[in-house]
Amino acid sequence: MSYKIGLVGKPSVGKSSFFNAATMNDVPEGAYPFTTIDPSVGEAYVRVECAAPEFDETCTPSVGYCDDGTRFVPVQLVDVAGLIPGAHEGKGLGNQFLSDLNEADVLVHVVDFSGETDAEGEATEGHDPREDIDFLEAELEMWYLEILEKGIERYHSGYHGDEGDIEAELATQMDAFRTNADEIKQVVLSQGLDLDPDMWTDEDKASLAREIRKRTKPIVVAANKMDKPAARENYDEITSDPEYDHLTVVPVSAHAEKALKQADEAGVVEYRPGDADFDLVGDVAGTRDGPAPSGDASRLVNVSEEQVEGLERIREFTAAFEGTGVQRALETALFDELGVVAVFPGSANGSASEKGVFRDCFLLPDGSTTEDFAYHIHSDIGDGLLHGIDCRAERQIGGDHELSDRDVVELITTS
Ligand SMILES: Nc1nc2c(ncn2[C@@H]2O[C@H](COP(=O)(O)OP(=O)(O)OP(=O)(O)O)[C@@H](O)[C@H]2O)c(=O)[nH]1
Ligand SMILES: [Mg+2]
Repeated sequence: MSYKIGLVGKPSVGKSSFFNAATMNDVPEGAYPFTTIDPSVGEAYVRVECAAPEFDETCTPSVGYCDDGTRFVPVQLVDVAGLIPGAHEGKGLGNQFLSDLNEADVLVHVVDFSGETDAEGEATEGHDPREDIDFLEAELEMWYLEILEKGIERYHSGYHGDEGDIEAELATQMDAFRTNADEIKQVVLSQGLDLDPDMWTDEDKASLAREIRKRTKPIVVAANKMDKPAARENYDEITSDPEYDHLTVVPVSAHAEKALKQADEAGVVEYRPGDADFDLVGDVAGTRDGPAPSGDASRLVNVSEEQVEGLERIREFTAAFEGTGVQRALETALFDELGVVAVFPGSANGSASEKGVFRDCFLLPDGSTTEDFAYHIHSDIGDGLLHGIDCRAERQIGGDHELSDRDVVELITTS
């Protein structure tokens, strides 16, 4: 039941490269459109500052891992086929693509900020990434609009005997988007509309579709290929364009992330994903030649001058943009756009011996309460919940208390 983040965008923008960099998978990447046809799902991680050190505890994560005080909590990442204009009418891999997307809680829109691929993913120069940003939003909205219109049709057909509430009908039709009648009603009213589809103009319907899309499929833009100079120019221009103020744009180099992870695995550098810097630990050619110093059992990996140069270029990038952006894009999507909170089950009396302390770090939806947390762990715990204890403040919290990010909570139950 982990969160699912979907990578979307036109062909050749680097979705698979981002996916491989984040998950260390090896799905095909290619400088030609539709390299990917079938979606891949892999395990990526979001970082959460571990709470164990604050309680003088050590942690043994049940899932993911902890690296020097930073928890890497698993999420699912989905790499799908490229989307081209007209997908909602079935163009390209249109409909299949859209249903793959339905599974995702939030989207990372990978955009080629270098402008070196056209709308269909073919090589070009000087393509404006703004077109890509606009087209994805438009395409998703048209898809939503079609479904909304089907809901209105059903409502009119009186299929369910007497005409029910329009919000209930639309919620049924849009069930796959994980929305509900309450939310639909809120959206309708927030647009200043009546709960009567006969009063809605085409424009009203479009704005409803847009609003429901925003709520059910929030998007973060990953400005990819930022290692290219043309991408940086576009990035500066677009992030200072007031028309795009509504977007969160994270500068990314999927290539840099992958190179650093590979170098880390090879023992050339020490790199913790998401960090703005890394250490060169391999043996730079010539400098430490000969047998390893006595007492040092580990043999250093040889690193060529060329590799060092490449790594130093990456270092310039990660210093300028505070990392490669891959981790940041995922975390912005989950924590900022979806408002997910990370919660640690704790023990108020701090008994280090108690098994299970700081094993888990749960990701819960925005607005979750102590009771939601209890039910998330197990229905029996939810049913038997008396109250919670905020382990940091050492005070009791009620079942309806709204939890904050990185709360450490002990659940007190009847059993
Ligand atoms: N310079 C640079 N090139 C990149 C980066 N990420 C991806 N690329 C290149 O962009 C091209 C397309 O990459 P893919 O990952 O296959 O793109 P995709 O979006 O999955 O493409 P489809 O599966 O066809 O939709 C490849 O030649 C990659 O090497 C990056 O961060 N920097
Ligand atoms: Mg691909």
